[in-house]
Amino acid sequence: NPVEASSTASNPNAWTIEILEQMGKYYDQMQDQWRTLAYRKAVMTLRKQTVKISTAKEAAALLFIGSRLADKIEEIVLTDRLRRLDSTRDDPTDKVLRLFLGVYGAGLVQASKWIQAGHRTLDDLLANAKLTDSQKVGIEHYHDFATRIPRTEVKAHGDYVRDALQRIDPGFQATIMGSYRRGAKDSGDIDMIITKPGAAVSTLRDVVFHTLVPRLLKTGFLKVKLAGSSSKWNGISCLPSSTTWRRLDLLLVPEEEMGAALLYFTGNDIFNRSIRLLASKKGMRLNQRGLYKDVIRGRNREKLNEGTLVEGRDERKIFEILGVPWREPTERIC
Ligand code: DCP
Ligand code: MG
Ligand code: MN
Repeated sequence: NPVEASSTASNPNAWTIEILEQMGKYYDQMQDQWRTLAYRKAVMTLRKQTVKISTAKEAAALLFIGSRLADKIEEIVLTDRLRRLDSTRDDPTDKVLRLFLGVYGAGLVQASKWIQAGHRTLDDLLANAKLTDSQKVGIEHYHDFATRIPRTEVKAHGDYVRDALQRIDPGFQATIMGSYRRGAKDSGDIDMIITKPGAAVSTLRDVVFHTLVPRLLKTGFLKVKLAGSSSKWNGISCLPSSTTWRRLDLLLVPEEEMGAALLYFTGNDIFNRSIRLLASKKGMRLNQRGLYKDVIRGRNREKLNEGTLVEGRDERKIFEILGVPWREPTERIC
């Protein structure tokens, strides 16, 4: 029974999974995407096992578990712990690095520079470091951004945006995407797609960037913009009833790209990677605008032309053309 096997409590590998998840979380905080992915895949595999995996040899025989991860699994079973994980807890520089990497928009280069300059705490950064406006927000609301958003609150932010938008133009649609669309009980941020059937991108931009956003900044629902482009607005929102600042991502999508955008913005990121890889193996290319065919690729799978658009409008059709059975958003958790 896969449902039973996936619940950690009843899994004979529960403790191993617990430790591997902590190790994965560490690599996630360190922005080591490659190792984070490896640990997530290994945990996913272990969740499916119905017997206890005790030796490196048993572990290495499983999908997505390489020899180094297999050794770690054996170490956990033999000693009940993982030295690599323990060492991360003892190292003070490591702790500060992870703290600084948690600041919105800060990468390894920035975080290392702060450490190099002698900074050790967030207060220290606020008082003594030269910060961008976004970094300041990221630090002042560090705790807010580290807190998961309950599903009901995600919905409330979505409703607020949609109400305001449809008061400007009832033809507009606003849909909550990301982990919320996958059915998650809480989310890291609020992701939304904004569209209007039949409208040009220029109309979407006009309404969202020149009317909606300024209006919501005025009501105090939107706090600041952190980043953006011609089709994106990334910033902060806060419910009137709350003082907790949340990360909000708006994506403007014309009708003819809705299918591809839904697929992309639903994720999860691993699902996206695997379906894109599958497209590329079939001589196609999938991105957040559409599915393209007749893509010519070089030796290292790098694309040599753009290809021609096959489908962008309809999410289900993209699955069909790729020969992938339809998966509900809630089933796109890899
Ligand atoms: N996405 C992606 N690759 C990335 C980042 C994002 O494919 N590197 C896609 C898939 C994600 C979606 O965009 O599901 C939204 O991105 P988020 O970072 O908001 O991730 P989630 O909404 O999935 O999770 P969270 O609850 O942490 O926000
Ligand atoms: Mg999200
Ligand atoms: Mn997001």
